[in-house]
Amino acid sequence: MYEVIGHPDTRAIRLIWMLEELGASYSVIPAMPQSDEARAINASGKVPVLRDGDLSVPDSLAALYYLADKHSALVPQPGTAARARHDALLFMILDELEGPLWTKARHSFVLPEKYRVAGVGETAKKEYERGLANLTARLGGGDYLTGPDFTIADLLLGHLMRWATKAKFPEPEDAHLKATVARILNRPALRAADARKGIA
Ligand SMILES: N[C@@H](CCC(=O)N[C@@H](CS)C(=O)NCC(=O)O)C(=O)O
Repeated sequence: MYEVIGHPDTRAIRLIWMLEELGASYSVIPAMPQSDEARAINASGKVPVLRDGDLSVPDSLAALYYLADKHSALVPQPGTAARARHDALLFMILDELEGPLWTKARHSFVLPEKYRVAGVGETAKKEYERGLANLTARLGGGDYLTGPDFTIADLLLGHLMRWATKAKFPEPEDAHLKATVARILNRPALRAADARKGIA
């Protein structure tokens, strides 16, 4: 049985969603960032951390890849052109969409007030808009980002689209991207993951 350490309102929801997609059994320790519980398992105090027996995997993406590889699911096989294309897209999403969202969050409520820089949120929003345009330009015509199958790149995008709504960053305008995002957010596994935090 897997264990997710991290409150579902944090990036921990990515792991909970993934575990629901896999139909794996798991428990959640809803530790808040920088809590004693979080620091006990990750010196940086960041969440989430995935535990699998004696193994602890900090970082949501490292944990998603670990689970995907272990279950041979939700990523193309390593060493294939499909995997390279998938990973290139995923890291672009991480860089160009999560980066600006995290910058805004850090300068809105994560950093101590004296380190926050006013106006950074607007710059981050512009960078995010450019990221959305770059993603739109790279889309194929499939139901999901890399073709007919749902992958962890879709899961990451789905999480970021909900985060963007909360951060009041713009919605995608492109019809195909909008439809792809709607399809991702309609996954039953996401509803099941949300039910774990009592919001669905
Ligand atoms: N790249 C890491 C980022 C983890 C992270 O920053 N998590 C936030 C909560 S969503 C956190 O713990 N922040 C506390 C901090 O930055 O000190 C991941 O994807 O897991």
